[in-house]
Amino acid sequence: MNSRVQNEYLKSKVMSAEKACELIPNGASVGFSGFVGAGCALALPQALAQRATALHEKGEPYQIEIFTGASTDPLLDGVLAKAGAVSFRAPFFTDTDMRRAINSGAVRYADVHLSSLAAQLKAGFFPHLNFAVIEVVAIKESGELVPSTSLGNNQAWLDIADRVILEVNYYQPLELEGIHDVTDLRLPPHAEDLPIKHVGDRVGSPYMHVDPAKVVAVIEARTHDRVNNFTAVDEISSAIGRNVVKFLKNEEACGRLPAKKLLPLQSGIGNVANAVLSSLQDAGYQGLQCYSEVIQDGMLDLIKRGVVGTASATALSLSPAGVEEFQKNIDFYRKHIILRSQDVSNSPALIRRLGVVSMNGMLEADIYGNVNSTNVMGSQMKNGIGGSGDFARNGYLSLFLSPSLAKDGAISAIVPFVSHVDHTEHDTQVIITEYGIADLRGKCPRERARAMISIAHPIYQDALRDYFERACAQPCAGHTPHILSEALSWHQRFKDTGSMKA
Ligand code: 0RQ
Repeated sequence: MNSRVQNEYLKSKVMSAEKACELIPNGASVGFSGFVGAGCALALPQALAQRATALHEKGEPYQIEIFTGASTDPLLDGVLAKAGAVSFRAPFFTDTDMRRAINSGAVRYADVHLSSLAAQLKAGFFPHLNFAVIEVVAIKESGELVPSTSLGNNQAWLDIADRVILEVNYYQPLELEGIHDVTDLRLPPHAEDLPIKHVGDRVGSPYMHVDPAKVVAVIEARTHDRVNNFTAVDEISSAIGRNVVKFLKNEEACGRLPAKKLLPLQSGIGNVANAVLSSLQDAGYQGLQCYSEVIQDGMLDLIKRGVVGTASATALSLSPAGVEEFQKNIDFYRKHIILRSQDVSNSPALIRRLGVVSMNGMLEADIYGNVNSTNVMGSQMKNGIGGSGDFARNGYLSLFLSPSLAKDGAISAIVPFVSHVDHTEHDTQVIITEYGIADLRGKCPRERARAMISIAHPIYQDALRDYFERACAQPCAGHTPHILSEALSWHQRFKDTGSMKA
Protein backbone atom coordinates (compact mmCIF):
# COMPACT_ATOMS: atom_id res chain seq x y z
CA MET A 1 0.00 0.00 0.00
CA ASN A 2 1.29 3.51 -0.85
CA SER A 3 2.45 5.43 2.18
CA ARG A 4 0.19 8.27 3.17
CA VAL A 5 3.14 9.96 4.89
CA GLN A 6 4.61 11.89 1.99
CA ASN A 7 6.78 14.31 3.95
CA GLU A 8 10.33 12.99 4.19
CA TYR A 9 11.10 14.45 7.62
CA LEU A 10 7.87 13.20 9.18
CA LYS A 11 8.45 9.76 7.62
CA SER A 12 11.44 9.49 9.95
CA LYS A 13 9.09 9.83 12.93
CA VAL A 14 6.95 6.77 12.10
CA MET A 15 6.78 4.35 15.04
CA SER A 16 4.35 1.99 16.75
CA ALA A 17 1.61 3.21 19.09
CA GLU A 18 3.29 1.25 21.90
CA LYS A 19 6.56 3.12 21.40
CA ALA A 20 4.83 6.50 20.96
CA CYS A 21 2.81 6.20 24.17
CA GLU A 22 6.03 5.91 26.18
CA LEU A 23 6.71 9.54 25.25
CA ILE A 24 3.69 10.72 27.29
CA PRO A 25 4.63 10.96 30.97
CA ASN A 26 2.40 10.59 34.01
CA GLY A 27 0.48 13.82 34.68
CA ALA A 28 0.61 15.08 31.07
CA SER A 29 -2.29 17.04 29.62
CA VAL A 30 -3.24 15.75 26.19
CA GLY A 31 -5.47 17.22 23.49
CA PHE A 32 -6.98 14.41 21.42
CA SER A 33 -8.80 14.77 18.11
CA GLY A 34 -12.35 13.47 18.01
CA PHE A 35 -15.89 14.78 17.90
CA VAL A 36 -19.00 12.59 18.41
CA GLY A 37 -16.87 9.52 17.75
CA ALA A 38 -15.57 10.81 14.42
CA GLY A 39 -11.90 11.40 13.61
CA CYS A 40 -10.63 10.11 16.96
CA ALA A 41 -7.03 8.98 17.27
CA LEU A 42 -7.62 5.46 18.61
CA ALA A 43 -4.39 3.49 18.34
CA LEU A 44 -2.46 5.58 20.87
CA PRO A 45 -5.11 5.64 23.65
CA GLN A 46 -5.40 1.84 23.53
CA ALA A 47 -1.64 1.53 23.93
CA LEU A 48 -1.74 4.15 26.70
CA ALA A 49 -4.43 2.21 28.58
CA GLN A 50 -2.32 -0.94 28.44
CA ARG A 51 0.72 0.96 29.65
CA ALA A 52 -1.26 2.56 32.49
CA THR A 53 -2.58 -0.85 33.59
CA ALA A 54 0.93 -2.33 33.56
CA LEU A 55 2.30 0.59 35.58
CA HIS A 56 -0.60 0.44 38.07
CA GLU A 57 0.05 -3.29 38.56
CA LYS A 58 3.63 -2.39 39.51
CA GLY A 59 2.26 0.19 41.98
CA GLU A 60 3.36 3.16 39.87
CA PRO A 61 1.01 6.10 39.20
CA TYR A 62 -0.11 6.92 35.68
CA GLN A 63 -2.88 9.34 34.78
CA ILE A 64 -3.33 12.01 32.12
CA GLU A 65 -5.66 14.96 31.59
CA ILE A 66 -7.82 14.67 28.47
CA PHE A 67 -9.16 17.45 26.28
CA THR A 68 -11.04 16.70 23.05
CA GLY A 69 -13.44 18.23 20.58
CA ALA A 70 -16.49 16.49 22.01
CA SER A 71 -17.44 12.85 22.73
CA THR A 72 -15.03 10.20 21.46
CA ASP A 73 -15.07 6.43 21.31
CA PRO A 74 -15.00 3.50 23.77
CA LEU A 75 -11.46 2.92 22.48
CA LEU A 76 -10.44 6.34 23.74
CA ASP A 77 -12.60 7.54 26.65
CA GLY A 78 -13.73 4.02 27.54
CA VAL A 79 -10.40 2.20 27.70
CA LEU A 80 -8.63 5.03 29.50
CA ALA A 81 -11.44 5.46 32.06
CA LYS A 82 -11.53 1.69 32.71
CA ALA A 83 -7.75 1.66 33.17
CA GLY A 84 -8.01 4.45 35.76
CA ALA A 85 -5.70 6.48 33.52
CA VAL A 86 -7.66 9.76 33.50
CA SER A 87 -7.48 12.46 36.17
CA PHE A 88 -9.34 15.22 34.29
CA ARG A 89 -11.75 15.43 31.34
CA ALA A 90 -13.23 18.25 29.25
CA PRO A 91 -15.43 19.27 27.43
CA PHE A 92 -18.05 16.57 26.46
CA PHE A 93 -18.38 12.79 26.54
CA THR A 94 -20.99 10.08 26.05
CA ASP A 95 -19.02 7.01 27.10
CA THR A 96 -20.56 4.89 29.86
CA ASP A 97 -17.28 4.08 31.62
CA MET A 98 -16.20 7.72 31.55
CA ARG A 99 -19.63 8.70 32.93
CA ARG A 100 -19.21 6.23 35.79
CA ALA A 101 -15.74 7.58 36.59
CA ILE A 102 -16.96 11.20 36.49
CA ASN A 103 -20.04 10.58 38.63
CA SER A 104 -18.01 8.62 41.19
CA GLY A 105 -15.66 11.58 41.54
CA ALA A 106 -12.66 9.60 40.23
CA VAL A 107 -12.33 11.92 37.20
CA ARG A 108 -12.57 15.70 37.55
CA TYR A 109 -14.79 16.89 34.71
CA ALA A 110 -15.24 20.49 33.47
CA ASP A 111 -18.40 21.03 31.41
CA VAL A 112 -17.47 23.80 28.96
CA HIS A 113 -19.29 25.26 25.94
CA LEU A 114 -17.77 23.61 22.87
CA SER A 115 -17.15 26.96 21.17
CA SER A 116 -14.97 28.22 24.03
CA LEU A 117 -12.68 25.43 25.18
CA ALA A 118 -9.83 26.01 22.70
CA ALA A 119 -9.81 29.75 23.38
CA GLN A 120 -9.81 29.10 27.13
CA LEU A 121 -6.81 26.78 26.81
CA LYS A 122 -5.03 29.23 24.57
CA ALA A 123 -5.69 32.00 27.08
CA GLY A 124 -4.19 29.91 29.89
CA PHE A 125 -7.40 29.23 31.85
CA PHE A 126 -6.52 25.51 31.93
CA PRO A 127 -3.19 23.73 32.41
CA HIS A 128 -0.83 24.02 29.44
CA LEU A 129 -1.31 21.30 26.82
CA ASN A 130 1.76 19.06 26.73
CA PHE A 131 0.68 16.84 23.83
CA ALA A 132 -1.67 16.90 20.85
CA VAL A 133 -2.68 13.49 19.45
CA ILE A 134 -4.44 14.06 16.16
CA GLU A 135 -5.90 11.71 13.54
CA VAL A 136 -5.19 12.72 9.95
CA VAL A 137 -6.04 11.12 6.63
CA ALA A 138 -2.66 11.86 5.07
CA ILE A 139 0.47 13.99 5.40
CA LYS A 140 1.30 15.92 2.22
CA GLU A 141 4.85 16.28 0.89
CA SER A 142 4.74 19.89 2.12
CA GLY A 143 3.97 18.67 5.65
CA GLU A 144 0.36 19.93 5.51
CA LEU A 145 -2.14 17.61 7.15
CA VAL A 146 -5.35 16.36 5.54
CA PRO A 147 -7.94 16.31 8.35
CA SER A 148 -10.23 13.38 9.04
CA THR A 149 -13.99 13.07 9.62
CA SER A 150 -14.02 15.75 12.32
CA LEU A 151 -12.09 18.97 12.68
CA GLY A 152 -13.11 19.91 16.24
CA ASN A 153 -10.28 21.55 18.17
CA ASN A 154 -7.52 19.90 16.13
CA GLN A 155 -5.81 22.99 14.76
CA ALA A 156 -5.90 24.66 18.17
CA TRP A 157 -4.35 21.59 19.84
CA LEU A 158 -1.64 21.47 17.13
CA ASP A 159 -0.88 25.15 17.77
CA ILE A 160 -0.90 25.06 21.56
CA ALA A 161 0.71 21.72 22.44
CA ASP A 162 4.44 21.40 23.08
CA ARG A 163 4.62 18.07 21.27
CA VAL A 164 2.51 16.40 18.61
CA ILE A 165 1.71 12.79 17.77
CA LEU A 166 -0.06 12.20 14.46
CA GLU A 167 -2.15 9.12 13.69
CA VAL A 168 -2.46 8.57 9.95
CA ASN A 169 -5.61 6.50 9.53
CA TYR A 170 -5.56 4.40 6.36
CA TYR A 171 -9.23 3.45 6.78
CA GLN A 172 -10.43 7.03 6.26
CA PRO A 173 -11.03 7.94 2.60
CA LEU A 174 -8.41 10.13 0.91
CA GLU A 175 -11.30 11.83 -0.88
CA LEU A 176 -12.02 13.78 2.33
CA GLU A 177 -9.31 16.17 1.09
CA GLY A 178 -10.97 19.48 0.26
CA ILE A 179 -14.04 19.16 2.48
CA HIS A 180 -12.52 21.11 5.40
CA ASP A 181 -12.12 24.82 6.03
CA VAL A 182 -9.37 25.18 8.64
CA THR A 183 -9.02 28.54 10.35
CA ASP A 184 -6.70 29.99 13.00
CA LEU A 185 -8.06 30.90 16.39
CA ARG A 186 -6.87 34.32 17.57
CA LEU A 187 -7.47 35.77 21.00
CA PRO A 188 -8.31 39.35 21.91
CA PRO A 189 -6.92 41.91 21.24
CA HIS A 190 -5.96 40.22 17.94
CA ALA A 191 -9.26 38.43 17.32
CA GLU A 192 -10.82 39.27 13.98
CA ASP A 193 -14.28 38.79 12.53
CA LEU A 194 -14.28 35.82 10.18
CA PRO A 195 -15.75 37.01 6.87
CA ILE A 196 -18.37 34.23 6.76
CA LYS A 197 -21.59 35.80 5.49
CA HIS A 198 -23.19 32.66 4.08
CA VAL A 199 -23.21 29.06 5.29
CA GLY A 200 -21.11 27.94 2.32
CA ASP A 201 -18.36 30.58 2.55
CA ARG A 202 -14.84 29.17 2.76
CA VAL A 203 -12.32 31.43 4.44
CA GLY A 204 -9.49 29.10 5.53
CA SER A 205 -7.37 26.26 4.19
CA PRO A 206 -8.31 22.67 3.38
CA TYR A 207 -5.30 21.58 5.45
CA MET A 208 -4.15 21.73 9.06
CA HIS A 209 -0.60 22.89 9.69
CA VAL A 210 1.95 21.88 12.30
CA ASP A 211 5.48 22.90 13.14
CA PRO A 212 7.35 19.70 12.12
CA ALA A 213 9.87 20.26 14.91
CA LYS A 214 7.08 19.56 17.44
CA VAL A 215 6.12 16.20 15.90
CA VAL A 216 7.63 13.43 18.04
CA ALA A 217 5.80 10.46 16.52
CA VAL A 218 3.73 9.43 13.52
CA ILE A 219 1.59 6.30 13.94
CA GLU A 220 0.11 4.46 10.97
CA ALA A 221 -3.33 3.31 12.11
CA ARG A 222 -6.29 1.40 10.76
CA THR A 223 -9.30 2.22 12.90
CA HIS A 224 -12.98 2.83 12.24
CA ASP A 225 -15.02 5.78 13.48
CA ARG A 226 -17.54 4.92 16.18
CA VAL A 227 -20.82 4.59 14.33
CA ASN A 228 -24.22 5.57 15.63
CA ASN A 229 -27.09 3.22 15.16
CA PHE A 230 -30.09 5.50 15.06
CA THR A 231 -33.28 3.81 16.17
CA ALA A 232 -36.11 3.75 13.65
CA VAL A 233 -38.16 6.93 13.96
CA ASP A 234 -40.89 6.15 16.51
CA GLU A 235 -44.35 7.72 16.84
CA ILE A 236 -43.29 10.15 19.59
CA SER A 237 -40.24 11.44 17.70
CA SER A 238 -42.38 11.77 14.54
CA ALA A 239 -44.96 13.79 16.47
CA ILE A 240 -42.20 16.08 17.78
CA GLY A 241 -40.89 16.41 14.21
CA ARG A 242 -44.38 17.31 12.91
CA ASN A 243 -44.70 19.96 15.62
CA VAL A 244 -41.33 21.43 14.60
CA VAL A 245 -42.47 21.65 10.96
CA LYS A 246 -45.80 23.16 12.07
CA PHE A 247 -43.90 25.78 14.08
CA LEU A 248 -41.56 26.63 11.18
CA LYS A 249 -44.45 26.91 8.69
CA ASN A 250 -46.30 29.26 11.06
CA GLU A 251 -43.19 31.42 11.43
CA GLU A 252 -43.03 31.67 7.62
CA ALA A 253 -46.72 32.53 7.44
CA CYS A 254 -46.23 35.27 10.03
CA GLY A 255 -43.22 36.68 8.16
CA ARG A 256 -40.79 35.87 10.95
CA LEU A 257 -38.81 33.43 8.78
CA PRO A 258 -38.06 33.84 5.05
CA ALA A 259 -40.68 31.93 3.04
CA LYS A 260 -39.58 28.52 1.72
CA LYS A 261 -35.90 29.13 2.59
CA LEU A 262 -36.11 29.62 6.38
CA LEU A 263 -32.80 30.52 8.02
CA PRO A 264 -29.83 28.16 8.60
CA LEU A 265 -30.86 25.23 10.79
CA GLN A 266 -28.89 23.63 13.61
CA SER A 267 -29.93 20.24 14.84
CA GLY A 268 -28.48 18.56 17.96
CA ILE A 269 -27.48 14.96 18.48
CA GLY A 270 -29.59 11.88 19.11
CA ASN A 271 -32.67 10.14 17.85
CA VAL A 272 -35.09 13.01 18.27
CA ALA A 273 -32.82 15.35 16.28
CA ASN A 274 -32.49 12.70 13.57
CA ALA A 275 -36.28 12.26 13.48
CA VAL A 276 -36.80 16.02 13.12
CA LEU A 277 -34.55 16.00 10.08
CA SER A 278 -36.70 13.21 8.62
CA SER A 279 -39.81 15.35 9.12
CA LEU A 280 -38.27 18.09 7.00
CA GLN A 281 -38.02 15.66 4.08
CA ASP A 282 -41.68 15.85 3.23
CA ALA A 283 -42.30 19.45 4.25
CA GLY A 284 -41.85 20.86 0.74
CA TYR A 285 -38.52 22.63 1.28
CA GLN A 286 -35.66 22.78 -1.24
CA GLY A 287 -32.17 24.26 -0.93
CA LEU A 288 -32.22 24.87 2.86
CA GLN A 289 -28.98 25.76 4.64
CA CYS A 290 -27.69 24.09 7.79
CA TYR A 291 -25.15 25.60 10.17
CA SER A 292 -24.67 22.93 12.78
CA GLU A 293 -22.17 20.86 14.72
CA VAL A 294 -22.74 17.39 13.39
CA ILE A 295 -23.99 15.82 10.21
CA GLN A 296 -26.16 12.80 10.97
CA ASP A 297 -27.80 10.33 8.58
CA GLY A 298 -30.95 12.46 8.37
CA MET A 299 -28.86 15.32 6.96
CA LEU A 300 -27.32 13.14 4.23
CA ASP A 301 -30.86 12.18 3.15
CA LEU A 302 -31.85 15.84 3.00
CA ILE A 303 -28.77 16.73 0.93
CA LYS A 304 -29.38 13.84 -1.45
CA ARG A 305 -32.98 14.96 -2.03
CA GLY A 306 -31.98 18.61 -2.52
CA VAL A 307 -33.92 19.66 0.59
CA VAL A 308 -30.60 20.93 1.99
CA GLY A 309 -28.23 22.72 -0.37
CA THR A 310 -25.27 23.37 1.94
CA ALA A 311 -24.45 22.00 5.37
CA SER A 312 -21.66 23.32 7.56
CA ALA A 313 -20.57 21.38 10.67
CA THR A 314 -17.48 20.20 12.48
CA ALA A 315 -18.02 16.43 12.31
CA LEU A 316 -19.79 13.58 10.60
CA SER A 317 -21.80 11.31 12.91
CA LEU A 318 -23.20 8.50 10.82
CA SER A 319 -24.62 5.00 11.12
CA PRO A 320 -22.91 2.13 9.23
CA ALA A 321 -25.39 2.68 6.39
CA GLY A 322 -24.65 6.43 6.52
CA VAL A 323 -20.90 5.80 6.30
CA GLU A 324 -21.43 3.55 3.27
CA GLU A 325 -23.66 6.13 1.58
CA PHE A 326 -21.20 8.95 2.32
CA GLN A 327 -18.15 7.07 1.11
CA LYS A 328 -19.88 5.82 -2.04
CA ASN A 329 -20.93 9.33 -3.03
CA ILE A 330 -18.17 11.33 -1.37
CA ASP A 331 -17.50 13.51 -4.43
CA PHE A 332 -21.16 14.57 -4.40
CA TYR A 333 -21.29 15.25 -0.65
CA ARG A 334 -18.00 17.20 -0.69
CA LYS A 335 -19.74 19.81 -2.85
CA HIS A 336 -22.47 20.28 -0.24
CA ILE A 337 -20.66 19.84 3.09
CA ILE A 338 -18.04 21.98 4.83
CA LEU A 339 -16.29 20.78 7.98
CA ARG A 340 -15.02 23.65 10.14
CA SER A 341 -13.14 24.03 13.42
CA GLN A 342 -15.57 23.95 16.35
CA ASP A 343 -14.78 27.51 17.41
CA VAL A 344 -16.24 28.45 14.00
CA SER A 345 -19.07 25.90 13.65
CA ASN A 346 -20.23 26.94 17.13
CA SER A 347 -19.14 30.57 17.06
CA PRO A 348 -21.66 32.72 18.97
CA ALA A 349 -20.89 35.66 16.65
CA LEU A 350 -21.51 33.63 13.48
CA ILE A 351 -24.61 31.92 14.88
CA ARG A 352 -26.04 35.41 15.50
CA ARG A 353 -24.91 36.81 12.16
CA LEU A 354 -26.34 33.94 10.14
CA GLY A 355 -29.57 33.86 12.18
CA VAL A 356 -29.44 30.19 13.04
CA VAL A 357 -32.61 28.34 14.08
CA SER A 358 -31.34 26.07 16.84
CA MET A 359 -32.97 22.76 17.84
CA ASN A 360 -31.58 20.75 20.74
CA GLY A 361 -32.63 17.93 23.02
CA MET A 362 -33.05 18.35 26.77
CA LEU A 363 -33.53 16.24 29.89
CA GLU A 364 -36.16 18.46 31.48
CA ALA A 365 -37.64 21.95 31.44
CA ASP A 366 -39.57 23.71 34.16
CA ILE A 367 -42.84 25.58 33.96
CA TYR A 368 -40.99 28.87 33.40
CA GLY A 369 -38.75 27.53 30.63
CA ASN A 370 -35.43 26.89 32.39
CA VAL A 371 -33.79 23.86 30.77
CA ASN A 372 -31.60 21.10 32.18
CA SER A 373 -29.55 19.34 29.47
CA THR A 374 -26.89 17.72 31.61
CA ASN A 375 -27.52 16.56 35.18
CA VAL A 376 -30.01 13.73 35.77
CA MET A 377 -31.89 14.41 39.03
CA GLY A 378 -29.67 17.42 39.57
CA SER A 379 -26.40 15.60 40.06
CA GLN A 380 -25.64 12.65 37.76
CA MET A 381 -23.77 13.99 34.73
CA LYS A 382 -25.22 12.66 31.46
CA ASN A 383 -23.05 13.97 28.58
CA GLY A 384 -22.31 17.64 29.12
CA ILE A 385 -23.69 20.88 27.70
CA GLY A 386 -21.93 20.32 24.38
CA GLY A 387 -22.86 22.94 21.85
CA SER A 388 -26.41 23.41 23.06
CA GLY A 389 -25.56 26.63 24.91
CA ASP A 390 -23.64 28.08 21.96
CA PHE A 391 -26.68 27.68 19.75
CA ALA A 392 -29.54 28.22 22.23
CA ARG A 393 -28.20 31.53 23.53
CA ASN A 394 -27.23 32.95 20.16
CA GLY A 395 -29.75 31.50 17.73
CA TYR A 396 -32.28 33.74 15.99
CA LEU A 397 -34.74 31.19 17.25
CA SER A 398 -34.03 28.67 19.97
CA LEU A 399 -36.05 25.44 20.20
CA PHE A 400 -35.70 22.66 22.78
CA LEU A 401 -37.29 19.32 21.93
CA SER A 402 -38.11 16.35 24.13
CA PRO A 403 -40.53 13.51 24.61
CA SER A 404 -42.88 14.53 27.46
CA LEU A 405 -41.95 11.44 29.49
CA ALA A 406 -38.82 9.44 30.29
CA LYS A 407 -38.31 6.02 31.88
CA ASP A 408 -41.73 4.64 30.91
CA GLY A 409 -43.59 7.54 32.45
CA ALA A 410 -41.80 7.54 35.80
CA ILE A 411 -40.27 10.90 34.86
CA SER A 412 -42.00 13.99 33.50
CA ALA A 413 -39.85 16.16 31.21
CA ILE A 414 -41.84 19.18 32.40
CA VAL A 415 -41.37 19.78 36.14
CA PRO A 416 -42.13 22.56 38.62
CA PHE A 417 -38.47 23.51 38.84
CA VAL A 418 -35.48 22.02 37.01
CA SER A 419 -33.00 20.18 39.21
CA HIS A 420 -30.05 21.81 37.37
CA VAL A 421 -29.99 24.81 35.02
CA ASP A 422 -28.03 24.86 31.77
CA HIS A 423 -30.19 27.23 29.76
CA THR A 424 -32.04 29.89 31.68
CA GLU A 425 -35.52 31.12 30.82
CA HIS A 426 -33.80 34.05 29.07
CA ASP A 427 -32.17 31.75 26.50
CA THR A 428 -35.08 29.45 25.70
CA GLN A 429 -37.83 30.57 23.37
CA VAL A 430 -39.81 27.55 22.21
CA ILE A 431 -40.17 24.15 23.88
CA ILE A 432 -41.71 21.30 21.89
CA THR A 433 -42.95 17.86 22.95
CA GLU A 434 -45.20 15.38 21.17
CA TYR A 435 -48.11 17.22 22.88
CA GLY A 436 -47.45 20.57 21.32
CA ILE A 437 -45.50 23.79 21.09
CA ALA A 438 -44.90 26.09 24.07
CA ASP A 439 -44.02 29.40 22.45
CA LEU A 440 -42.55 31.37 25.33
CA ARG A 441 -41.53 34.44 23.35
CA GLY A 442 -42.84 37.71 24.70
CA LYS A 443 -44.62 36.03 27.60
CA CYS A 444 -44.42 36.85 31.32
CA PRO A 445 -43.67 33.96 33.71
CA ARG A 446 -47.32 33.16 34.49
CA GLU A 447 -48.15 33.01 30.76
CA ARG A 448 -45.07 30.86 30.19
CA ALA A 449 -46.20 28.44 32.89
CA ARG A 450 -49.63 27.95 31.27
CA ALA A 451 -47.95 27.30 27.88
CA MET A 452 -45.49 24.83 29.39
CA ILE A 453 -48.16 22.88 31.29
CA SER A 454 -50.12 22.48 28.03
CA ILE A 455 -47.27 20.47 26.43
CA ALA A 456 -46.65 18.18 29.44
CA HIS A 457 -47.90 14.61 29.26
CA PRO A 458 -51.60 14.46 30.31
CA ILE A 459 -50.73 12.18 33.25
CA TYR A 460 -48.71 15.04 34.81
CA GLN A 461 -50.74 18.07 33.70
CA ASP A 462 -53.14 18.18 36.67
CA ALA A 463 -50.30 17.96 39.18
CA LEU A 464 -48.39 20.76 37.40
CA ARG A 465 -51.53 22.94 37.29
CA ASP A 466 -52.15 22.26 40.97
CA TYR A 467 -48.58 23.27 41.87
CA PHE A 468 -48.76 26.42 39.75
CA GLU A 469 -52.20 27.52 41.04
CA ARG A 470 -51.19 27.02 44.68
CA ALA A 471 -47.94 28.89 44.02
CA CYS A 472 -49.92 31.80 42.53
CA ALA A 473 -52.38 31.78 45.46
CA GLN A 474 -49.66 32.35 48.07
CA PRO A 475 -49.49 35.77 49.69
CA CYS A 476 -46.67 37.68 47.95
CA ALA A 477 -46.56 35.07 45.14
CA GLY A 478 -44.36 37.50 43.22
CA HIS A 479 -43.27 37.62 39.60
CA THR A 480 -42.28 33.94 39.27
CA PRO A 481 -44.50 32.04 41.72
CA HIS A 482 -42.93 29.01 43.41
CA ILE A 483 -43.60 26.98 46.53
CA LEU A 484 -39.99 26.63 47.60
CA SER A 485 -40.61 23.65 49.88
CA GLU A 486 -42.15 21.73 46.93
CA ALA A 487 -40.17 23.04 43.95
CA LEU A 488 -37.92 19.95 43.80
CA SER A 489 -40.38 17.55 45.44
CA TRP A 490 -41.01 15.68 42.16
CA HIS A 491 -37.31 14.78 41.95
CA GLN A 492 -37.25 13.81 45.62
CA ARG A 493 -40.30 11.58 45.07
CA PHE A 494 -38.56 9.89 42.13
CA LYS A 495 -35.51 9.23 44.32
CA ASP A 496 -37.70 7.88 47.12
CA THR A 497 -40.24 5.86 45.13
CA GLY A 498 -38.84 5.43 41.59
CA SER A 499 -41.55 7.65 40.11
CA MET A 500 -42.51 11.32 40.00
CA LYS A 501 -46.17 10.30 40.13
CA ALA A 502 -47.88 11.26 43.40
O1 0RQ B 1 -31.86 7.31 29.01
O2 0RQ B 1 -29.95 6.44 27.78
O3 0RQ B 1 -30.74 5.32 29.86
O4 0RQ B 1 -32.16 5.24 27.79
O5 0RQ B 1 -31.78 10.31 29.00
O6 0RQ B 1 -32.75 10.50 26.29
O7 0RQ B 1 -34.80 10.54 24.95
O8 0RQ B 1 -32.75 9.35 24.06
O9 0RQ B 1 -32.93 11.87 24.25
O10 0RQ B 1 -30.94 11.31 22.72
O11 0RQ B 1 -32.32 13.45 22.56
O12 0RQ B 1 -30.75 13.04 24.47
C1 0RQ B 1 -30.26 15.94 26.74
C2 0RQ B 1 -29.14 13.74 26.77
C3 0RQ B 1 -31.13 14.10 25.31
C4 0RQ B 1 -28.96 15.20 24.71
C5 0RQ B 1 -29.87 14.74 25.90
C6 0RQ B 1 -32.91 9.79 29.73
C7 0RQ B 1 -33.62 8.89 28.76
C8 0RQ B 1 -32.44 8.22 28.09
C9 0RQ B 1 -31.47 10.12 26.58
P1 0RQ B 1 -31.13 5.98 28.57
P2 0RQ B 1 -33.34 10.47 24.81
P3 0RQ B 1 -31.71 12.39 23.38
C10 0RQ B 1 -25.21 19.38 19.77
C11 0RQ B 1 -26.05 19.71 20.94
C12 0RQ B 1 -26.64 18.15 25.57
C13 0RQ B 1 -25.69 18.37 24.42
C14 0RQ B 1 -26.34 18.98 23.22
C15 0RQ B 1 -27.71 15.94 25.18
C16 0RQ B 1 -31.45 9.39 27.94
O13 0RQ B 1 -29.70 16.05 23.89
O14 0RQ B 1 -26.73 15.32 25.56
O15 0RQ B 1 -27.50 19.33 23.19
N1 0RQ B 1 -27.76 17.30 25.18
N2 0RQ B 1 -25.57 19.15 22.18
O16 0RQ B 1 -34.44 7.98 29.43
C17 0RQ B 1 -33.69 11.50 33.71
C18 0RQ B 1 -34.98 13.10 32.63
C19 0RQ B 1 -34.69 12.45 31.39
C20 0RQ B 1 -33.86 11.32 31.43
C21 0RQ B 1 -34.41 11.75 29.35
N3 0RQ B 1 -35.74 14.18 32.67
N4 0RQ B 1 -34.45 12.60 33.74
N5 0RQ B 1 -33.35 10.85 32.58
N6 0RQ B 1 -33.73 10.93 30.15
N7 0RQ B 1 -35.01 12.69 30.10
C22 0RQ B 1 -24.32 18.14 19.77
C23 0RQ B 1 -23.04 18.20 20.62
O17 0RQ B 1 -22.94 18.99 21.49
C24 0RQ B 1 -21.93 17.30 20.37
